[in-house]
Amino acid sequence: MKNTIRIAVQKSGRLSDASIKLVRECGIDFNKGTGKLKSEATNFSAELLFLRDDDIPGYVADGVADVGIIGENVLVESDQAVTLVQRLGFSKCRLSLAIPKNIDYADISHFQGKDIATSYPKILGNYLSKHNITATIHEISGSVEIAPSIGLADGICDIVSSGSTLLSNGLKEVEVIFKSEAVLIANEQLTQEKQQTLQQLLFRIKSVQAAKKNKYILLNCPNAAVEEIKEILPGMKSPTVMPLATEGWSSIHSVIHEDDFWKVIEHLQQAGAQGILVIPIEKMIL
Ligand code: PRT
Ligand code: ZN
Repeated sequence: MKNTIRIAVQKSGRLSDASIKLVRECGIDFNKGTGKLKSEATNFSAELLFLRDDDIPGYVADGVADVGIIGENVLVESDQAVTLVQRLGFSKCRLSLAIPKNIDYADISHFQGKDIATSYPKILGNYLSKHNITATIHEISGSVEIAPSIGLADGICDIVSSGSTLLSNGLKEVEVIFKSEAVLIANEQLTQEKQQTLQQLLFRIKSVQAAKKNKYILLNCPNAAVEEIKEILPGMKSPTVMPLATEGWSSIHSVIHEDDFWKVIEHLQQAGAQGILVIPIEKMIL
């Protein structure tokens, strides 16, 4: 079908579970048998391709896949001409410079003339030249963190998440050079039919993301507190206020953003809210 989009996701690794979960949360069903490279969605114009993450930007640029989900670090390092359609908010990590923990560090000039091991030579090279640092970059594809201890490099530039890998290799993080999260990318020349399917997918992704960031809240309060509580809880349009069977009391329903959550709850209690219930939202149509 002309409007079927091929969605490339990582076959197995840190991105695969969350990528597949997102596609499923968008209501797109498919069978992912182990070892399968391809799977057709049963209820959406899409086909899933299961690939190594490093190959995804190239496949999307070439049009083998129409869209893909990858880490922004891989996208930027690949330097492929694709469109970044949407940030997805999972697999957050950073690309950092690290050195042995017993070495003093003042600032980036520390790396002048040094040897740095990394799997991200392009991102690192750009960062160093932006800061007028000349260093020798050793490109290695794995176990970058052992490079200083085997004498291969003075420092490393690698992905950090919790920091425990650096710690257990006697390294300390000294500069964050890039912040990454999973992103949805697309081919730059999608046909109009495929573009429409991508927009449908994007609409669903945004609804899933909005739902995750918001909670449905219900509470009871004396009628005298309704005005103050309406101010605290703006809701999507405005809160729903309904009378309770008990005289002089109301029930208020609204939606709150997770970032404001605890602050809002405290204000609500101070304003006289009781029996507060907070419920996850499955989808939120904006
Ligand atoms: O086989 P394939 O090529 O598809 O996968 P891969 O092994 O190249 O990638 P994978 O699955 O390890 O990671 C995929 C993506 O997940 C990366 O490109 C990042 O965008 C993102 N991500 C998030 C991470 C991490 N967190 C992470 N912690 N990628 C790698 N790490 C590694 C890092 O390289 C280091 O070895 O974990 C270690 C550090 O973790 P902490 O928690 O000890 O700091
Ligand atoms: Zn990879």
